[in-house]
Amino acid sequence: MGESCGTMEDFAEGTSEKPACMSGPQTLALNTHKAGMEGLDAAKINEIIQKASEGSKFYQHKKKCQERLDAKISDMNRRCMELTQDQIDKATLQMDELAKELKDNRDLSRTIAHVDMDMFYAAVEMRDDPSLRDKPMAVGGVGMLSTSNYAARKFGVRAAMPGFIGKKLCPELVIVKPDFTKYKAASAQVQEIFKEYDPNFSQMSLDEAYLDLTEYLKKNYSGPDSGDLVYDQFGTAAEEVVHEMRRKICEATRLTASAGIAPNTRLAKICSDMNKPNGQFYLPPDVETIQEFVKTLPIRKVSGIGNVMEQHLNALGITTCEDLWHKRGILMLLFSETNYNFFLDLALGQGETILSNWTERDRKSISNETTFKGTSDKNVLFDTLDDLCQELSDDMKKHDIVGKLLTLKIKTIDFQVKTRTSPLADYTNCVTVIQPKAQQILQHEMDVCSHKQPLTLRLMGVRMSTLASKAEIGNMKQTTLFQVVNKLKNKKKMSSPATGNMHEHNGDAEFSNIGGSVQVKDITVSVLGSNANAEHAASLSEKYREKENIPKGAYSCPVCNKEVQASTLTAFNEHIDKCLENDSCNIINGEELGKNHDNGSDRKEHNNDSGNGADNSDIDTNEDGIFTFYDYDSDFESDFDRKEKQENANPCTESFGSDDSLSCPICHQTNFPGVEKLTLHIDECLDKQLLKEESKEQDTKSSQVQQKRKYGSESKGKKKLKMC
Ligand code: DCP
Ligand code: MG
Repeated sequence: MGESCGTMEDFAEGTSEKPACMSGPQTLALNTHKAGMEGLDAAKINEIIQKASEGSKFYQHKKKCQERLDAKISDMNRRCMELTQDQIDKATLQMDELAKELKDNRDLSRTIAHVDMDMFYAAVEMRDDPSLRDKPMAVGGVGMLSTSNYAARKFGVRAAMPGFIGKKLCPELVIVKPDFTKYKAASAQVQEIFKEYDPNFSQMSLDEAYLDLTEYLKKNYSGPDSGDLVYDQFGTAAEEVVHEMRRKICEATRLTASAGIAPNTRLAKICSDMNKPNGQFYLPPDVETIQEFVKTLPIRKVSGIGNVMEQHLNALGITTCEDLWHKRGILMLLFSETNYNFFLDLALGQGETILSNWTERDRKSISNETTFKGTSDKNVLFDTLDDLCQELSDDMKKHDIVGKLLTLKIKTIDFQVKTRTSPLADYTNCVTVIQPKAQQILQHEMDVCSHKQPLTLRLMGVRMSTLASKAEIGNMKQTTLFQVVNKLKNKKKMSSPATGNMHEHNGDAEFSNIGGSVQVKDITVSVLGSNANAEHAASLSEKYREKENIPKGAYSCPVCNKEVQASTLTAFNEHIDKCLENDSCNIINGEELGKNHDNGSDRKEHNNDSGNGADNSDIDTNEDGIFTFYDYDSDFESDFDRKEKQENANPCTESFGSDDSLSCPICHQTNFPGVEKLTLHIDECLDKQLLKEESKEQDTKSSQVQQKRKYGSESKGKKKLKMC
């Protein structure tokens, strides 16, 4: 790569290079970066798409999205024009330092394979119905297509396209309804084969997985004496192994798979698309070859760069990964740290090399979603929701993870996407907990809507975030507010038998009929009171976080997927608000930055493309303060990334909420530096309270004795409490 660092001239050149787009919103434009869509007449197809959708709500929505996106891009351009050459040069030097560090630490020792089934759903349907084999066909419905076969792709028909547009592009298109049971069965067969090569393979969705073949190769292909493979042999061996694996897949399922082999996951994923369908591509672990490979790589081929990010980068004259390198200084100045680090990674062909680094451990959320014909039928909506919850629960169990922040995503018939988030009382993957909570959220949404018109949806999704592995949860044992309350309750039982009752309900704890002690009541109201306001609900959640020893701020933001330092849900909501308003953050997420391993490829989890300005988001906390509600625009492509099994860490540059707001529910002292300190304080406070009560009992006795007793009980009390 050249050492050009990007100049104002480059930029000017870039802006004038803005790609020609359809006359309508470019967010509607066909993404031809999909296997089987090479060489299409994109302009013609885009014209058909525009005509087919013009006047529709979908079109209006996309138009608005594009307008907002254009405004953001103009703003970025303006900021760019204000940069001085000196600033750009300095930033370029800083990027060079970062690049040096990355290069020095480059790990080329692993052999990673990314295996992706070809036109998966469509291939299963074609396998089972030979009459479909020679026809352009797609799986999905009139509302949305999940995938299409290669014959249909030649017409521009692809996944995440409304079926009615697919029909306009290809009137003979046969649309088949999806049958997930069949897809799951095929996926299970494929996974059995993966196990032979890497028992710790990372399944990203039904149709794709990463495997680290390094150990398998060492074990099966090393010379008897050397123990190490000669480089050339190693490469050949890797190709042979993957070839064999694909053959086995085909024999077992009668379906074809494609694969990429490279020294890291990002490159392996890109490579798996190179020779689709039924092909593979090997990128050797050699720096020069890698640099050569990324040089001409269109940015859009990279998982993590979608329509919105592409438009931003195109506006800066960036179309290939090499351009990212040339403009690295400008990128550093215009984009967030997470973004420019991502760009640098791409420019250098870097990526994750250890699957376990980003599998369960870094997973931020797990979700699924489904698109259907717009309906307001409550039974249909609730049934669909139940299925989604069941599937989510199954998935979580499969990965042995539990979570405690549930998000419902809905898309209305006029393409407004809204999400509503609610914390669960405890970590769970249990459908009997997830379902009622999701139903409650949906019901709430229906109620809110009912005074206008019935809630009519075309998409629903459920997501669990704030995840932990089941094993981790099992190991967590620490004194918590919850335990403190329990402790007090036990103490009160000891000192005053008729104090109160505690009910366990759905894993949550509720106190009722608590009498006798003002302090106990206070705690009840502060922590769990039935008329709990937002802060109370927040402290409820806080309590459980503490209970599970989850670091404070363990909320996962459903927009940016970052761990949020929020002491209360109100603070958490504020974060989401900011997140939605924050351009770069939204772009990152909308474009699944770093989701090289999120299996979402070109699908987005959230498309906060141009529509997440404050004007468009709607944050609302209900009376329990436990729901976060906002809407944002969706892209033409799938937004929630129903395939998502893996998410990236998008470290938040901001920290939200502070423990300053933590207050003791007993003495109401505030400004604790952290929940741990608060817990300790509450412990002491409870001790003192108990002592006071014990002292009061003694008040009825003689004052002389009382003084003694008070002193005595204080020390005695403390000892007693230590023993509790
Ligand atoms: N899928 C979906 N919605 C999308 C994209 C995909 O439901 N927006 C489903 C249908 C696909 C499957 O996931 O068959 C796998 O997705 P891929 O992106 O791997 O697409 P295909 O396997 O269909 O095609 P390819 O041959 O390009 O891999
Ligand atoms: Mg596939």
